[in-house]
Amino acid sequence: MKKVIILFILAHLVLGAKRYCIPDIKANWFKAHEFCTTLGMELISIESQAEHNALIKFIRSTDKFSNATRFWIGASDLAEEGIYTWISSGRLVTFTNWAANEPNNINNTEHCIEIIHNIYINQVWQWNDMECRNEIAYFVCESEDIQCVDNF
Ligand SMILES: [Ca+2]
Ligand SMILES: [Ca+2]
Repeated sequence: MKKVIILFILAHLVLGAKRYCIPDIKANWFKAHEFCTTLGMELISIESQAEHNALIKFIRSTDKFSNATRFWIGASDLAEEGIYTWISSGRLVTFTNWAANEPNNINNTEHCIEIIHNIYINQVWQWNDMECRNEIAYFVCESEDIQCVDNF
C-alpha cells in the first residue's frame, strides 16, 4: 500500500520544519483530506502571507503542477456556515486571501476552500469557496514538527 502511494508523489518540498507534498491526483475535498491522512500528513493550512508565498513558489517550481490552477486547502465552513476552520487543527481561519466576491457560497453549497490561479483575470493566487464533492482540483498535504516554533 505504501509503495503505491509514494509513486503518486511528484512534488515534494521541505521548508524549515514544514513539509509539503502534492499528490498527482485530483480528488474531492474529503478524499483529499483522507489521502493526506493516509500519508501521515494533513491537508495544508495556510496561516500567514509567508506560508502562502512559499506554497505558490513551490507550485511554480514544479514541472508537473506549474500550470495547474486549482488546489484544495484544508479550510472549510462545513461545521457552521460562514465560519471557516482548519481541519488539521480546528483553529479559526484568521489569515485569508479571498478572490474578489468570494466566498459567495453559491446555492448554499460551497463549503470547502481552494486556491485558484485565474490566468485570465490576474496572475495572483487567491481563495475561493467551492462545492466539497467537486473533483477538479489537486490538493496539498503538509506535515510539521510541532515542537518547532519557527517554521520559516
Ligand atoms: Ca459555505
Ligand atoms: Ca465560491
